[in-house]
Amino acid sequence: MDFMAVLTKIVAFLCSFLIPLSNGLNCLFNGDIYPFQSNTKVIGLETFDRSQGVTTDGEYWFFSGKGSLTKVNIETNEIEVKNDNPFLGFEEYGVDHVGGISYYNGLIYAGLEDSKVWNSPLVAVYDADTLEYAGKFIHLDTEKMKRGCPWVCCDGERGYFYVANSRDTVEMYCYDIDTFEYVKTVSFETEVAAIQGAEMYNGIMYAATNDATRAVYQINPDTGSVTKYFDRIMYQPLLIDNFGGEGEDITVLQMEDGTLFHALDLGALFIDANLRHYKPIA
Ligand SMILES: [Ca+2]
Repeated sequence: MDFMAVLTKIVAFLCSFLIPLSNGLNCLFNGDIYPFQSNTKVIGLETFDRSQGVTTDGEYWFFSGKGSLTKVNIETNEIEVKNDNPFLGFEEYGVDHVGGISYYNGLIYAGLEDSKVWNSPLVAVYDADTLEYAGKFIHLDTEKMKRGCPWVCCDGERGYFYVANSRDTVEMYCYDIDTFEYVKTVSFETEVAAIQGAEMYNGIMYAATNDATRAVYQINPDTGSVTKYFDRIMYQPLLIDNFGGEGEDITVLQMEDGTLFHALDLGALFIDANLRHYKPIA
């Protein structure tokens, strides 16, 4: 039995005790939220690989962890492809963190950063078939992106992708989706705290945050108008940052059960990742 197999068994054993506690805590924090219809949950080591981003091409969920990309069949929930070193070829930039991801035209756009150094905010693209680096990236302007690149959102309709800072976010930066040239800055009407990822639907950006209620916001990329769409939890963090889990990225796909928005979060004890499936607000 190899090391990973042993480790997996140990973690599974520990999780068998911790999961009831985690589920209980998660329920406590869920409170009076906008109800999700169902939840695709993983526990233990798989949590690491679903701790940052999510996107879809319609057939697969793509997840990012801090150091991985994973492609999961939506029908079977089987992992079909995994890239355990998305930083290969980027050594000179010291990047060690994958953030939110977004699918466009056969490619996964990923935000990369050199955590806590903040010299190298990158957007790199990966082949959606193989999850290998697809040979195109941009080193974003550190005057704009001051703390890495926490997420990226593709807007195929307008031909742009968007990025923004994770703190004091009052604007986002718009780049050509094919040439990666800077196009413009979109100023928000109000600040949006702690955006973790976003995806487009019908010309509107749906941005998932790690704010006090892990809310999802609608942002109009033409006007910068911001509207809260729904809360994911009702707990207000007071003393401990991220106590009660962490809100992560979002993606959009119309499912047969009527759900449309699929938002990722980490559970209260950080031993489970939840992809919760939401219907649009009627
Ligand atoms: Ca996303």
